[in-house]
Amino acid sequence: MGSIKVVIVNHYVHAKEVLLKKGKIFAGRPRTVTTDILTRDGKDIAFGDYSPTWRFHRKLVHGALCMFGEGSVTIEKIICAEAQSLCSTMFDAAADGLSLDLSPELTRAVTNVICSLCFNSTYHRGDPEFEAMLYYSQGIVDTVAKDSLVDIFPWLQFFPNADLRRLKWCVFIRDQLLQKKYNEHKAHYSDHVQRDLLDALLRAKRSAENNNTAEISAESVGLSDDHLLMTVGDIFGAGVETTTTVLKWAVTYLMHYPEVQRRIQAELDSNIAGDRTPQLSDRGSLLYLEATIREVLRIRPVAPLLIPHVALSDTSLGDFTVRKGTRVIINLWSLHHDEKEWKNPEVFEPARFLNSEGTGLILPSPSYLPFGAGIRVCLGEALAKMELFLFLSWILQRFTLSVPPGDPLPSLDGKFGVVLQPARYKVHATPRSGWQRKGQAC
Ligand code: HEM
Ligand code: PLO
Repeated sequence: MGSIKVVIVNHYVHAKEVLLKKGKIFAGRPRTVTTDILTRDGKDIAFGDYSPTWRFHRKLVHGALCMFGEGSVTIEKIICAEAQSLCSTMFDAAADGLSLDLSPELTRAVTNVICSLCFNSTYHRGDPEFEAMLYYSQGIVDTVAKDSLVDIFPWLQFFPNADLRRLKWCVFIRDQLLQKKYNEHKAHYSDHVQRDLLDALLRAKRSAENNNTAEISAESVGLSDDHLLMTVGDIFGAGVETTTTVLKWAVTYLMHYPEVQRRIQAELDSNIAGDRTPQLSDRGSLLYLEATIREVLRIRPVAPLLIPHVALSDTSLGDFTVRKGTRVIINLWSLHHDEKEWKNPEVFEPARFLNSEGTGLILPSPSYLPFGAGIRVCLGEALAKMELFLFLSWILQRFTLSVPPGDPLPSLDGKFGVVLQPARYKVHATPRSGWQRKGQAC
């Protein structure tokens, strides 16, 4: 591509060689015009090149996320509170006989979860800061890191370019928002309480500053203000756009396949008695729902080309020699739609992830890597899986989703940006029998 050597990997054996067997050799990331604008020249985790600073930040965030991790009551409570509020909005729309564009509602629910983890705050409906976030985030998703021409021919950045102008403007708005959160946190920081991820990052910075020696300064281990802001910007951005996108795809497919919806609802009704709400400990018994989530992640992977990897030294891949600096793009779309690995890959069939008796979850093919793998594997996998399970189980326990009368079924094509997003459409959410009254009560 232009003057850059690029290898595209289309088979899982080679993908696993890149990500797992030679994970450390292929752990680099390319510097590109658009990601440099987004991340102040790679001072983040996702687009930052492999370096001691990158390792340090990944470990720091991993530790902070584990604090809220699986089994912890807090994260489950946060997600359930958002699920409750989302369902209330859906009940209100149903009571007024309205169809709803679920996109902003799902985004706000998911944003509030990650906002609680990153900044210990949440947004109300119509909050102007939330509206600004919706606007800038879409602008970034549309213009960053999608192998646009300017990332292949960097000299194009010196010519007028509407996409680059839009990206810079959106990044400017995002940075103002991040800076505001950062200043508020600095002002109220205490060594004794850790409220959220930003506090965890500030604590690491303080402790590096206190141990400041000639060789180890906060700057040299990558704890500059820029690094902290870009790291929290990554988690916030990834936390919102990915999970929301999967939820939207799940709703899209459930509208196309009402029989799948009915089977999930039957499973919910038989495993969750009365008006008890679903919780994380139900994951072991709601296998068909888990299988549906796996199938959504297969058929419409959020990041169909992952994020490009780079060879950090001369190496090989399969029978080929690969030179240092070569970009490697893992074509996850190919892996997930490989006809030799998946029967009728274009058909949405959650049951392919269940054993023949329907009593256990299986992975029918090794050609499945929705979160990547190895040293660059997704940092938010556990959190995302909790959110997907809780939001979908709460919604489907209470509502049946369908196309508003007279509307066509939503498109399954998707719009390719840094994530693969479904088109917008309206949903008719009909309260299930017995849930109308309870929903209004909450
Ligand atoms: C990276 C998928 C949710 C944070 C990635 C990658 C994929 C992915 C495919 C790239 C791996 C690679 O380049 O090899 C997903 C999916 C999600 C999801 C399908 C939702 C269902 C999240 C959430 C967070 C997050 C909720 C944050 C809390 C990150 C970060 C990276 C990443 C920071 C960069 C890792 C690195 O480069 O070292 N994710 N992700 N993701 N994800 Fe996720
Ligand atoms: C989404 C728009 C935000 O405004 C900024 C942002 C930060 C991190 C990115 C995310 C965007 C898109 C999805 C990415 C994530 C890092 C990891 C994740 C690329 C651009 C995936 C799926 O790989």
